[in-house]
Amino acid sequence: MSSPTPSGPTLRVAMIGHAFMGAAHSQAWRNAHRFFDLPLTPVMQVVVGRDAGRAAHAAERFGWAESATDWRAVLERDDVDLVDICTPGNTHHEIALAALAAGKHVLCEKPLANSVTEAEEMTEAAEAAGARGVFAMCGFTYRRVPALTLARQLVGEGRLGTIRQVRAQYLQDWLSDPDAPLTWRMDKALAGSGALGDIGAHLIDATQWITGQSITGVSALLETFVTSRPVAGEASGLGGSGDASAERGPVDVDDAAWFTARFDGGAVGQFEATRFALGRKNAIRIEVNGTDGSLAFDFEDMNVLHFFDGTKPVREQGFTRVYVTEPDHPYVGSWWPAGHGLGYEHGFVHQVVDLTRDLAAREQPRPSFADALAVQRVLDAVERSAADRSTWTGV
Ligand code: SOE
Repeated sequence: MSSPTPSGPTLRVAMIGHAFMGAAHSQAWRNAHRFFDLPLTPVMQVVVGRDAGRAAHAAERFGWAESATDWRAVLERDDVDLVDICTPGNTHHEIALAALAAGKHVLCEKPLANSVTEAEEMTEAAEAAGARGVFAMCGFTYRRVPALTLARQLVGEGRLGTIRQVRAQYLQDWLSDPDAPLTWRMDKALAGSGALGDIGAHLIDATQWITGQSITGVSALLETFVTSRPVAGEASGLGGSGDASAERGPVDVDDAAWFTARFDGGAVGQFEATRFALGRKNAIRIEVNGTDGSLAFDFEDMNVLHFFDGTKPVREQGFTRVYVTEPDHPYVGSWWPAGHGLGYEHGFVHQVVDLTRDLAAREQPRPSFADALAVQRVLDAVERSAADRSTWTGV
């Protein structure tokens, strides 16, 4: 049974790509207006995929009115207001520029692009389009996990004092099997980089956003633990299991990245992004230490923010385990009664909520392409630093 046609103003969406991110975005387009009061009701017009059969299945399964295989033709439709780009990074630049030129708002998955040059061109086009009331946003959804939104609020209120240190890890383990098959995320031509751009980008955006400070310099190390993988195999989830005896192809991206960073507000940070932390599934761990307090978060316990108030009398000090499930907390009031918690998918719903409200108000949604370009510049600096062995001191 299709949803009743909305009576009020709508935001008619075309989504390009329908894999993991397509599924998460679809869930958000389908549900945001059912839990939040929105000035525009999203309408899921068309999902685009390279294979007609699979795109049609995605439309039926995820709730899109139609499916198509030609994204360029979809951009020309008068019944599409926004293009949601959920494809690998090598396609973001072409699709976003074409969509903005066609007068469509754009939501583009992270990282914005596969190079600084592409990201600069996308940002320039987005800023020109913004002047015409056509807006673009990049999908760093972890900003919209209530606990991290609360973290930014507490830092902004000065509850941590001056920020001294940032400690950020993104630990996954889906590539720990050396025979997990070669997929697009391990092909530099498609993905741009490996763990660095795929999950390290989230850490860069989230820590800059929480602290309100920008990274100005890095010192880095990249590692590829498994340099070739089966070119065929059952890719289930993100990794899957390949055939150890099958033909193998080269892995030309990083499996893990480490870097230290300086921020323009004086803070110093350390970062790690890896797909080989056996036992860690989606462990985004962020700790911020200030002169008056600290915050700590782990996505694997995502409804909790640990807060240490250093201004309390010493005998009362300790990390408070704030259970971020109350109506007073960001976004939570529109969901379940106290204590029932939220999941990974809710960050995507909150992204749709904020994007839709900003578009209705004709305001620039955040993170903008310029915000995403700042992340791209850090990714590029990390790769340049890691390539410069002269900075490595032997023991
Ligand atoms: C794979 O590492 C991935 O799907 C990322 O691409 C997403 O951005 C992240 O939200 C979950 O993990």
